[in-house]
Amino acid sequence: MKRKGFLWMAMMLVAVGLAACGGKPSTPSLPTSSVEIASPTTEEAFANLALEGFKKGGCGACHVIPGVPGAEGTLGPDLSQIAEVAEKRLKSGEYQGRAHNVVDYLREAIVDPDAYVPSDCNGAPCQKGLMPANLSTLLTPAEIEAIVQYLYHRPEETVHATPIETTPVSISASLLSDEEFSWAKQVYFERCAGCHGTLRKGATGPALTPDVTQPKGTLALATIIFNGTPRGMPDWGKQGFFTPEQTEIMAKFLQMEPPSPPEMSLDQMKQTWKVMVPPDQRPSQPQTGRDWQNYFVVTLRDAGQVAVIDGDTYEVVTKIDTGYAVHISRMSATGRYVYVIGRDGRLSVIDLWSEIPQKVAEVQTCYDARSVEVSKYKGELGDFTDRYAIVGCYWPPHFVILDGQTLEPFKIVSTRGYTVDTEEFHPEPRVASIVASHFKPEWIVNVKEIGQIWLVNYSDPRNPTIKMIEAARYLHDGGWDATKRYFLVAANQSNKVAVVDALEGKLVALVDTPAVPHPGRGANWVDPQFGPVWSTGHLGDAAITSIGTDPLGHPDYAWKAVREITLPGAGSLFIKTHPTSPWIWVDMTLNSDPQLARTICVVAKADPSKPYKCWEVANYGRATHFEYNRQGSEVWVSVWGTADKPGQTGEIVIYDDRTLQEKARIPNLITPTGKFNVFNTVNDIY
Ligand code: DHE
Repeated sequence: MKRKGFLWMAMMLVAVGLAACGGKPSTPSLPTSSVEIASPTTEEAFANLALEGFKKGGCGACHVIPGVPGAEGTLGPDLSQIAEVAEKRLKSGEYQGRAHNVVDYLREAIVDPDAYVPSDCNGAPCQKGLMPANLSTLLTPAEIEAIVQYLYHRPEETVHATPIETTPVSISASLLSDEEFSWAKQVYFERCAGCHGTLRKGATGPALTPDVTQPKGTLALATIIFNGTPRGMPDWGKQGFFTPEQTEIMAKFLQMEPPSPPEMSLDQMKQTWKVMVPPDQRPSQPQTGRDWQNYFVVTLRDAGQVAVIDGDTYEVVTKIDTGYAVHISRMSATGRYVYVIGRDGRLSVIDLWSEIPQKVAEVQTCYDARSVEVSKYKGELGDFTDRYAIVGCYWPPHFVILDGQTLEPFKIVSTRGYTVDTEEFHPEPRVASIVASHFKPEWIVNVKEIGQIWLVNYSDPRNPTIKMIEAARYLHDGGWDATKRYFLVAANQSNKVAVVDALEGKLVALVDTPAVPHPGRGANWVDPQFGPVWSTGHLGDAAITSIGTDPLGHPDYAWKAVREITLPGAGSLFIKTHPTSPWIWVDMTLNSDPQLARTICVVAKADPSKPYKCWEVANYGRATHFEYNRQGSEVWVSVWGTADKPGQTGEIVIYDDRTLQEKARIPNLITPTGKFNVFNTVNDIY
């Protein structure tokens, strides 16, 4: 495609626009420039007008735009070769909009972005509604035409525009009222800090410090917050959590310096500590006739509760108040106690041996937490079963060791330190997953932002020894291989899985994977070609990756990504199987397409080249997280609904694992997410 000079074309366009006003439009259905266009007189001025328009529209937040400082976004298509791409699309018949030539195509993309939504945005489907719909009113006609021309010309042909000033302008707190600021602060903490960090330095989601957010601007930020992205950012506006006004408040808040939250001392923790039933008043054997080892402890996220559900009868045995937006539950080594951690750092311990399971102690160990684990080791070095618990906190960045029976906290260890790669101080290295070793009295503590895996020896827990293993940023969730000797953890923003040998106490591999691995605890199975593997889904890619885990029997495949299975979409959070199952189950919970978000797939272990079957589990909500019953014959899937929509709050769907037929539904649960079967959690079966 041969194109003429930038200014020449721009002048032509203005003329076309003028002609259009005279009743002879070149593209009748698409608005072109109007008489108001004050055409700049030099190429540099015209290019600067385009750059000004890009900045005003926040275009660089989502696109790579050559010659535009900081325009490195990857949510939308790369615009470096957009004219060539548009020409191909127009010729191929793929294009479904109203434009007849490249210039009109580019203009339409700005003034009526949903007229045609391309199928490929950097490897993921482009998303309707993500490109702001109000650019035609926000930008002047002259700016729009300047942008169109800028994109139409190859970057090297564009003029030498003066770079736009990118020094962050100071966004003062006066942009928000006190009430708006407190709302945004609280909501950021509750909904956003998990992925982006309390100090907004980024982790599962990108950094949101003012140097990053201010150049993007309020419009681009608000659009992303409202619509979400195909790579896992929730569509808070579309889901009804934020109104457009609240979205704008949040977008402004993100351009301000993040407020620093308070620390928490042992004394403050102890003030929250309550023992409802002291250990000597608890039963010495199970008081229930039910198979308590087949209980499912189910997170009712927005109710701040867990439900204990009988895995044999599907009856909700009880619901217990716990912390806010409960994250996970883990069982003690004997399975008798369940430890439930809320996002607010509140830890509850439930005794399953009571006739009706009940909370026997609670304590708050931080303001923001995601993980809890117990001491599991029993062997030559002692019997630590049901002795200690450990809570991993997001804020303050520390972990806390507690008495396993009473929850009395007694040791705090800060995780602040230096990053694995650049050895820079990080003020907020949060504790992600924690697992208990089966070989030693040790916890494997994954410190997210500094990319280190800490082996914390709890044989003398007031004076713990810690071995710091270098891995990669940002460590998140993971699980054991089938032998429980190797722990595999996602370093999700490095697109890697780190493998630690818990017996030797060392890193054995950093395995490259597709974008943002998110395994939950992963899935162990035997691949017909590669032998024993551990699999993970991905938030950022429509794929399941399997990593060889058998260095003795299959050394050529060990610690390598040996198989990739393509899924219908990205946004996967959890994957699960059982040693006796013919299937691997996977979700796409955070896909921004509502149908895919409630679709699950199964892959046949006998033919893992592609999914065997995918289906929607409900006509609302998101499908998330799988758990097997004790026998391994059923799979339970959560439908994560909306707490205040009666009939659509959520439910659990139970499938026969052999036939894939639906067996039952447990309806009207408030936003069920994680489900933890006692037997499987104690024995790390996944
Ligand atoms: Fe989770 C596990 C952190 C969002 C449900 N989640 C974990 C673990 C971590 C973590 C570190 C591993 C704990 C362990 O094994 O010790 N989760 C985070 C986040 O930081 C993140 C991305 C954002 C946030 O704000 O919390 C996040 N998680 C979610 C959700 O949105 C989910 C789906 C519902 C919810 O609770 O809000 C969710 N996360 C879960 C579940 C597990 C989990 C069910 C346990 C999986 C398992 O099978 O063990």
